[in-house]
Amino acid sequence: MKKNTKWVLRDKNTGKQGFDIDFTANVGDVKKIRLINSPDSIHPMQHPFHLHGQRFIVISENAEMNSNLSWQDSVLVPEGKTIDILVEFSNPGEWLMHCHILEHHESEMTSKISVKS
Ligand SMILES: [Cu+2]
Repeated sequence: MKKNTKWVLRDKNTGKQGFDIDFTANVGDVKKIRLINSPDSIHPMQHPFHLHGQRFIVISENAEMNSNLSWQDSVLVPEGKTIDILVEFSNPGEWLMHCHILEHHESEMTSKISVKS
């Protein structure tokens, strides 16, 4: 339930969550982002990840290469799975990335990327 469950987007390297994560990129960068849907969650479920303002290619799921490459701005991250995406940063600004389930988005499964021109 909302009152006893908190959904978070956490940077594994720093331990920071939500808007405390300091994601930055420059226009022209191409960066790989690894999305890990923790199998240790108390309520494992899939999460539709959405990134505003940029486009990306899903390159692998659980280290298995994706053979059907296409530009997209969302990807479903199944429970316990790891998805690697390759993001092309082409739009400067502050852009949200979040789970597209509103309840999770409103919790802390949200962050932003600052893209500098
Ligand atoms: Cu979610």
